[in-house]
Amino acid sequence: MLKNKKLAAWLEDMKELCKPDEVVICDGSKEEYDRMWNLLVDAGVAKKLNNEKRPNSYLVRSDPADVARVESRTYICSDTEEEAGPTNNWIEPDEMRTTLHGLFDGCMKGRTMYVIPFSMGPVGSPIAHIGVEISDSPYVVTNMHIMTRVGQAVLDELGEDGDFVPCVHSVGMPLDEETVDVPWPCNPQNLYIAHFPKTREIWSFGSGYGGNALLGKKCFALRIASAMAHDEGWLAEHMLILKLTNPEGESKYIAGAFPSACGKTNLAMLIPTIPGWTVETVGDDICWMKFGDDGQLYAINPEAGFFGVAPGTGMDSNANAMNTLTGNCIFTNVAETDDGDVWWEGMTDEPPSHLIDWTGREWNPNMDRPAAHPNARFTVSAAQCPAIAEEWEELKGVPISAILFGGRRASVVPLVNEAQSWQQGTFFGSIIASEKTAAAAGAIGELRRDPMAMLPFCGYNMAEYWNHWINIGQKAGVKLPRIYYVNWFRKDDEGRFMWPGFGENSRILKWVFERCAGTADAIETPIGNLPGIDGLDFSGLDISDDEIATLLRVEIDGWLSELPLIEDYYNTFQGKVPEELFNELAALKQRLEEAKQEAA
Ligand code: O2Y
Ligand code: MN
Repeated sequence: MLKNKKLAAWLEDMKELCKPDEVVICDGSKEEYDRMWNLLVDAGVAKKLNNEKRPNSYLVRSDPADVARVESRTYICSDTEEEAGPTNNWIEPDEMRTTLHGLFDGCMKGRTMYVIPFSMGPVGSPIAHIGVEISDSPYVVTNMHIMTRVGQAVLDELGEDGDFVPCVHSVGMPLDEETVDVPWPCNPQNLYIAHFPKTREIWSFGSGYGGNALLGKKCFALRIASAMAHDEGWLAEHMLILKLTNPEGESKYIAGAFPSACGKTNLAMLIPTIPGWTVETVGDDICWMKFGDDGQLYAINPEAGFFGVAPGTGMDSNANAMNTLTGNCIFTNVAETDDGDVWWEGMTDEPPSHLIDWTGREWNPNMDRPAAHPNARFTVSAAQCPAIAEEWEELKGVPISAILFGGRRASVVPLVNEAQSWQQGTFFGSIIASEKTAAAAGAIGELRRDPMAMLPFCGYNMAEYWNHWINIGQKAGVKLPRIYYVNWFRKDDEGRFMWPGFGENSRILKWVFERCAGTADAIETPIGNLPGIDGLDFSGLDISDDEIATLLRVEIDGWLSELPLIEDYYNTFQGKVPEELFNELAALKQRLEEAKQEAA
């Protein structure tokens, strides 16, 4: 039945190691999906929601000790620690293999091993890649059905000799006569999410949750894929992809990297406030880009669904997401309403008067704990999104015109700043940061750097990853996207956000579009190309000229105080940061000092 030789041999090894009671090759069918839910409902971990309110949808409550990705237990097992770099946890590969072998030996006793062949990206796309996850969690099977393309078409695409990324997952709780199963088995004391970039393998033990267990997502599509992309000359990025169309009906595709919790899903599904413009969604989290024959970068969303954070999602913040969630959804760790539906903080202004919270306890609004876990999630097919672009599954991908980099900066970084070259754009990406603490007026708060929003997701040395970006820009005959550094999170002296964000971000997207089309002006400044005071479309927005001037100000002193922090940061990479980035830093310093002298 399994004609792929590598797959057949690997499965024999895995059966011998994990010792499951049964092995099921997943076919991705509706019948299989329903069968998994019957198992999960019978185990007491899932509940079918009221079919009138939320058809074909389920609520799952995880173990309270297994609620999020665990970066401290995530490892990059390259041959040397230097190859993993200072931003990753590293364990020597043989040592990790010995540990994993001990943990996985017999780990599926009393359980079923599900074999999930999946494609990241539309099956048959030249940008897509295939993985096979083995897992002892039916919850993982259901989520993989939605988040990836699962089944026979993937095995057919693999053929006899096709390659795939082996992904080994166990919740880490074998069953024997003495062990009573629990609704959400897990083993947080022995958690390992291990990546072997050289052999392109993923091993995950002890968690059944999200990014720890759905191995196609962060583990494959970012950590392993970034290593593949490095070796093969493409880009695997933590980016949304959106399609922006102007009133004349012309479209451009924009990718954007923002650290987790900066509103990437909201931006991907934005409803513009400026008349005549539309945004459609191609992807909300991950973007793979390869060069086409014409030298342009073409992108696919390797995922087939959204695994979005529920709290904070409402009709005001993201109507398209809410309208995606009308049925066929999985909700994990949200609260349950009295009429068998779901609720989370931010879904409505007023909470219901009574709920069952994410832990299964009675809840009312007088309690000082949230009803939904802050990292509660929805899993839903991207095809259900009312804003999905018709070409979202285009095999050749969509041509990317612009890349946005953004963080949460209360100060210094203007609303939008266009890089004057790919190299300067790479520099912008490398310095993305969010302020951890509030800044005193005119000063910088404590910064958490998250270069290219890839800090937890780069599968090799971050400095070498920057080098890869520089190399991409130096390839002959390429037509590269323009790069923009954006900041929706600037605050005034009273600590209030100065920019309304959400749908109003369309005003920035419009300028980006028109810069790419060659129809908008910019002012060359020491930090990059900025819109002039009249350069952005602020029509109909209640904003003063002073506020606009602050949002678009080149803060010479602020930038000058930030430069030594960037240098210190680069120096944590043990001499591996490409000289092009130090050159960008030095050139920026010189331009700022000259500008300061001129102003004096
Ligand atoms: O906690 C998790 O396992 C989910 S993390 C996540 C999920 C969807 C999209 N992005 C992220 C992220 O952390 O960037
Ligand atoms: Mn993400």
